[in-house]
Amino acid sequence: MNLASYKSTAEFLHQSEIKKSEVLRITTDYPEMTIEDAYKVQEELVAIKLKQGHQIVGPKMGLTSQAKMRQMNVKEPIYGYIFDYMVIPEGGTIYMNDLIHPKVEAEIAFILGKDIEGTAVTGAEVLAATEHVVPALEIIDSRYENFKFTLPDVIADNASSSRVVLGDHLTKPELLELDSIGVTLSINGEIKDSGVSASVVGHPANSVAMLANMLARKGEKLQAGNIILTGGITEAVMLSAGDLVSAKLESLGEISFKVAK
Ligand code: OOG
Ligand code: MG
Repeated sequence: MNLASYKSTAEFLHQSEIKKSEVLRITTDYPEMTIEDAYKVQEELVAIKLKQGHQIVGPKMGLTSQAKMRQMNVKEPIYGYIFDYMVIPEGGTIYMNDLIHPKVEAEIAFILGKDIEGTAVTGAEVLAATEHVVPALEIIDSRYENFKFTLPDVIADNASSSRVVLGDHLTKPELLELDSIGVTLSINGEIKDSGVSASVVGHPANSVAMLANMLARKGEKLQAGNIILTGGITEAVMLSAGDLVSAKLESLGEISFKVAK
């Protein structure tokens, strides 16, 4: 792939999100697309959103737990970016008409108090730079047909980022054993999946460390104020209009949102 194809592919994925209509996987036309190519497409997609006036809330990690890797048949963590227009207040509503085929997953988000930079960042360094942790429900909405993709496809598509509900109850990370948080994800009062936070690369702080190390390769760092999703602890569950979605994260609290037409 070359710069022109990075740009045209980013525009194609951007239009899919705007038009809310699923598209063929990029690897159908570009079977040779590498992970490096895919991140170049993602960079162009991020540039389109920034040019439109949207602001980055923070980078996010994806495919960090066995539950997610197994479900999506993909074997490596990836990153993408969350923008301000994606954030829904706790208890708020998402609209099926705005989206393609959304799914929800329960996560822990880190709010940084300090920048994190380097190629060998550790989980301990991440915890020292973290101001607060909050529960999060991420709504992912792959732009691809039937929510099916290869690793380069999903990277190009900004890691399926679509919406996120962040809890408003902030907790200091030092008050918790952040690798032993039990999590349940429920829809209309019925538990759909459960898990424990250690399933995110051993400890969710390790996920942020991996992110810092991946970003360092392209000369970027994590910034104070970034809100960082560490990756789904539970499997992602399909949403339908009328759903009331809630997650309970031990010691961190409960969050919810509604799904309307
Ligand atoms: C890719 C996004 C993965 C996570 O938390 O694992 C992700 C996908 O599954 O569509 O956000
Ligand atoms: Mg996620």
